[in-house]
Amino acid sequence: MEALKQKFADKALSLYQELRTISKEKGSLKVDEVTLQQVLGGARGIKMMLWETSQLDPNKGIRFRGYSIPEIKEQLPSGPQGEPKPEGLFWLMLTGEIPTAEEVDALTQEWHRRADVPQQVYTTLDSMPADTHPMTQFTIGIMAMQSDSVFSRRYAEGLPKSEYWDAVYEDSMNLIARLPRVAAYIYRRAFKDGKHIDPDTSLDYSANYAHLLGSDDEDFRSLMRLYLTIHADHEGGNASAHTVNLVSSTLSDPYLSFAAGMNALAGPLHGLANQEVIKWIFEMIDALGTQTPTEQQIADYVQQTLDEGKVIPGYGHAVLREPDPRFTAQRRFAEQYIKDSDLITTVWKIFDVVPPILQGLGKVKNPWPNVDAHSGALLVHYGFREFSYYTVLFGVSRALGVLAAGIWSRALGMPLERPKSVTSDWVKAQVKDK
Ligand code: NMX
Ligand code: MLT
Repeated sequence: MEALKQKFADKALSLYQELRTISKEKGSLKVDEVTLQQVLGGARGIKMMLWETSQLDPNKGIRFRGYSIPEIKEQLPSGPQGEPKPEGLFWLMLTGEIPTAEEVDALTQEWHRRADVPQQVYTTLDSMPADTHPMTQFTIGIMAMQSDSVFSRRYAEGLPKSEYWDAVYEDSMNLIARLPRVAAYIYRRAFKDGKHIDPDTSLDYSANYAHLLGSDDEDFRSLMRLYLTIHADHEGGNASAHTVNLVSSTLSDPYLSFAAGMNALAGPLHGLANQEVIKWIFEMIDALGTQTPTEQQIADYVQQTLDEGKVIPGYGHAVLREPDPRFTAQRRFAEQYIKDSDLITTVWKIFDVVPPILQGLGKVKNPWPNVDAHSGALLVHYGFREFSYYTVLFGVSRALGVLAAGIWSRALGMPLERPKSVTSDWVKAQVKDK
């Protein structure tokens, strides 16, 4: 058995026993109360699922197995310029332990070994118009691999529940390994006349993905390492992760459940916001007729967007109440690697201008930037100007978190997810005479 799989198995089995005992002996303990506002307001804050891989603090931001982004940057094995390798984060999310550089290298090789994409995926993608939105191509590409699912095959053969996690692990590793090839194929067919590039298995996961997209620039490789690490997981309640969790709880295999999650990521209030942000910034630059807008010009444009009844993309969050540490990590990256970019300076000016305006509306709970407020400007800097592709990059990264969490869910024997819904009559009955 692979070292990672063995390590996971050892940890998961004992946690499974522990949680079963807790549920049996203390299962009736009350841990939450639900208000009508939560029922009518998108279930914010209701504790209703187990998610081992990360935890989101409204003020401090994401913690991967307890580690903040600066700690991850410092402690995970990194590329030559010091940015963390997402392979290490995947290891951490599955085991709770920081891997050694050798363990990360072995995982890189394992993913290269599993990375061959069945021909039917390329044939299926080629049958679609090249201008189909890249996120649509992405989910179709994932679905085209589903017939390869180890879990589905073994389930049909009578797989016992105690071995579900093993088959889900195999599917998840295969899927993660193949995603850069599928995602890069979509990019090259959509934007580079279908001129595809062969993988370079001497590179790590992120650098190889950058290479497949068409860049061997060392700084861009570093950006990809950081990007694929910080977008990987944001606890379990976000729309894409929750979708994966819900769908996989029916014992749909990782291909089916991950594709479902990517359809959630494709919405403009979620992952598609990275496309919306950069589109909005360039529309502003066009409308103002300058690459270097002043704060006053930006403020006026923000007001105009709000007056048109639209949201300011890249700002606000359902959970966070401070600037997103993933925004800050990208800002630090830009400070270190990029000198004199008007576009990046504009992103930072927007950061100075937008929060007080949103605060002034009196209804926005979080006026600060989220992860999507910065990523597009970095990609444009390195020559990736195809905005509609940006959410695919987010999706490749998100696979690491949601699939690691999915392995945990099956190992811990999590049941079918099925919360309660209510009708408006029920709601009115609750408030009658209160
Ligand atoms: N611009 C304008 N209005 C906003 C914004 C914003 N950026 N954020 C929140 N509001 C409004 C929101 O539309 C709502 O208005 P109304 O009551 O008229 O419907 C009000 O403020 C209260 O919303 P909140 O409770 O603060 O936010 P909620 O938790 O409902 O939604 C988001 C969170 C992220 C959906 C929301 O902030 C938003 O639409 N942001 C812009 C889109 C975005 O950047 N999404 C990416 C999130 C991160 N990701 O990658 O997934
Ligand atoms: C995410 O990374 O999933 C987003 O920030 C949305 C969220 O956490 O709700």
